[in-house]
Amino acid sequence: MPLDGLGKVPLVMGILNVTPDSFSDGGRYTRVSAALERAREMVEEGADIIDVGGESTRPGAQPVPLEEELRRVVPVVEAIRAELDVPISVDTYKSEVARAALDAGAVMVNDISGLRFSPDMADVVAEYQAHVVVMHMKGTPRDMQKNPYYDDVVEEVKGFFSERLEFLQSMGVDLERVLLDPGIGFGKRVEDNLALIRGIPRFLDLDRPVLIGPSRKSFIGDILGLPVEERLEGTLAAVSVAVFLGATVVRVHDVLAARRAVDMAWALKMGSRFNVQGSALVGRAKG
Ligand code: HH2
Repeated sequence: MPLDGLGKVPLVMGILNVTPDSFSDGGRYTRVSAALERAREMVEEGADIIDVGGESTRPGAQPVPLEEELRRVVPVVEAIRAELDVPISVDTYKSEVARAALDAGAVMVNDISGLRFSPDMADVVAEYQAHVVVMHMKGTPRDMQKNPYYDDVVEEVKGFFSERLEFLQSMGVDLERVLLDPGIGFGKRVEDNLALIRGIPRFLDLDRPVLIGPSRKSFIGDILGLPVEERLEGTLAAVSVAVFLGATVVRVHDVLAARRAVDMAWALKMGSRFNVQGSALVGRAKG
């Protein structure tokens, strides 16, 4: 399943957390049938990629044992692959889970550790010629929000990306398949998250597509004074600005709304109602 348009038009990655404890959708899609139904819905709403995750990485979250993560993720990837014509990403830092998901039909590995936590993750990505998201995180989910500090967060994250790109190249990963994600909320203060979104043009110097995942996160809650179930508009503002500044993948829970917002932001950025491949963006989303 190719990822058409990667880096050329804005793609919407729909979040499918098959966990009991994710910070906003935990417990809703733990049954395969419920997860598949949610994937169907997101495809209908205009998702270009479905990101399946079996471990919550919210601040303070405890790691999930390998066997449990496999049990959660693999049947869902298989079920989506069997029914839907959509590229599947697996949100994991465990190489065994990545391998099993790729065997089951996923085409992308979304690794919040930037391929640091599993020594052989880069080998797996290279072997399967998978797309891979390299995300920046300070520390681990358990300790990342304990007094994070940066002198210049954009420079630090950019330096991390450069080092990772060199490492991946040395491991035989095709850099054309790598996406960069500054990791909104992963060891970041509110002002760091704002700086990272504003800094998207600087990450584009590295010549790789940029993915941004602000969906319903606490920096939106802090700024607007709103609980997790009331962060849609803040999320839409963040993804719209991110796309206007050059991000080409947004990872969201609310696919329909984000689809409309980013397609509009893209039209404003390009000054045209047509995408670079010449097909109309307007009207692609349902409704
Ligand atoms: N955020 C979360 C999880 N995975 N992957 C990427 N590439 N970028 C992100 O910003 C990102 C991510 C956390 O959000 P969510 O999946 O909604 O929650 P939880 O970790 O509690 O399952």
